[in-house]
Amino acid sequence: MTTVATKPFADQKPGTSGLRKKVPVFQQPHYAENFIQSVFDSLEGFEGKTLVIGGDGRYFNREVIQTAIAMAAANGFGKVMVGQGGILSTPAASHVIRKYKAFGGLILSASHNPGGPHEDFGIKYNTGNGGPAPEKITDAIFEKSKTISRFLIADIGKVDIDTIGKSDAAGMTVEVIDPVADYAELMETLFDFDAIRRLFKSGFRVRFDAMHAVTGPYAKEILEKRLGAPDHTARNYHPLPDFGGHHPDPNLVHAKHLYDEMMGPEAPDFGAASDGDGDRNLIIGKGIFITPSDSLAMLAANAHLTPGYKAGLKGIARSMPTSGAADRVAEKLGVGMYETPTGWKFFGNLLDAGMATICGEESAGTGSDHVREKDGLWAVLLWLNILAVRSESAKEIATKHWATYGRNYYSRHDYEEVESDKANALVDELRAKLASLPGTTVRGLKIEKADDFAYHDPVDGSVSKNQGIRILFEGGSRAVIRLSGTGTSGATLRLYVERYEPDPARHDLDTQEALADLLGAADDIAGIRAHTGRKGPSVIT
Ligand code: VG1
Ligand code: CO
Repeated sequence: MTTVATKPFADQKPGTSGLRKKVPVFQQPHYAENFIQSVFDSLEGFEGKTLVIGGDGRYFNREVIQTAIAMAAANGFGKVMVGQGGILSTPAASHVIRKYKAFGGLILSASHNPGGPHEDFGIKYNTGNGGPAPEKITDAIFEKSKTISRFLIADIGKVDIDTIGKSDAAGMTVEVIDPVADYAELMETLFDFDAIRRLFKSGFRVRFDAMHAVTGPYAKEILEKRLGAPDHTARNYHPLPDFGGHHPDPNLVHAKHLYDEMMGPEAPDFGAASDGDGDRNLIIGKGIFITPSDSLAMLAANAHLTPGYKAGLKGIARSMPTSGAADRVAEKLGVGMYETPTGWKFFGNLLDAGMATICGEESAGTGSDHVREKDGLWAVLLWLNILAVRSESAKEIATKHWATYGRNYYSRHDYEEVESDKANALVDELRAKLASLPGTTVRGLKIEKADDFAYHDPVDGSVSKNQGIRILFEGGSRAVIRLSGTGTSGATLRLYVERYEPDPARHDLDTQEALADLLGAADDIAGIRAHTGRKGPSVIT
């Protein structure tokens, strides 16, 4: 057991989902150690308890896992549970924490960000409910990181994390577990595997793209082995430290090959993809892209058709920038609807309190109270179960959904790696004029309300301010602007726009065309092009 003297780093403030930095930043001596020690120093009562450790297999994962094990031993944990090879998808880690009643867990991932020696790495702490630490804890971690003067580490040499089984490390038990087994078992309790098996047997074809990230082994085991989908249903299923040089973000830009395939003449019946750490999902039916906001609404409307949700939903929650499509479902079901800030950590209290069953974010995140993270493969299985029960295509389900509820045209425009000063200036200027906007008209659209979203947590009463600027237009259209909290260089400006269309005759418009006036109005109001010097967004989803 060694106590090592250290000096604080000033930049260890966790963002939307943990601490994310470039690998070389994490490779500075003591950088990862300082953060991990700051996490432990923010917690109380873990003596002798269990810590779950796993990651998405990205570059630097194995090194930090060794460090985390040695530090857990020195800090007094009784046991660590580590995914074999250091692998645990984020939802699987959440489940393992819950199932084995661990004190908490460290998830090593920068999620949808690219990986490799010069790309991104991240560390996130999850609490005993399986969910990302709430702001109270992430704020405490940051405070500790600013004054840290020592960290504790045990001299245990290199721990074997590749062989399943238990070993001892300086009095602490290290248990290496199968990363897939517990998760796959959980999925079997939620969904009708027989029905999905029959669907595959009938010739229904799925393409699942794991993007060389963590879901590969999960998809192989669940879709192909347990559900009998043909070999090659899962593609790019080998997790690679650099994700094959790609950006493991399942959207229409980085998974364009999947989109093209699903729109082409040889399209299989259903396409899906997940991200670096397995918590996101992209859903593309044959000939139709389902926006994540719509997917949330459609899953919520149909979840009762599956065993895990047959008792109905207690409520639905969505992040503020996510479209209001799910609100209409909640209204029809007569259940609560909650609007939270961006980031899964804000759903934890609602799920724990039994106020919400299904949650979602426009950024391709959907999940339920089965774990406390969003869950990519879960969303795919829920879709498959619904498709099996309804015997309809994803396109038919979407079309009927819109006919019943109306369609929320929705798009997000990202301006990536903008200089931070310019992005901050834009936001400051916009904030300063919010009060003057209501009542004015831009491009024929009358502004009804404009504010900076603040969330009042109905469970613990905590307040989170400045969570995104909303401009609400007459008739229910809106534009939202916020800065990303997951990037590692410069600032990413996100513009989210939404327009509700009740008329079924106008449900097959091109999304960007349907939103053109709103996009123009948002630019007029916020001066996005002028501030950033960009002609247009880098990513449109
Ligand atoms: C983004 C998304 C947010 C998501 C977060 C983490 O955050 O907008 O909805 O919860 O990423 O997802 P931001 O602050 O960059 O907008 V993941 O899959 O990267 O854990
Ligand atoms: Co992710």
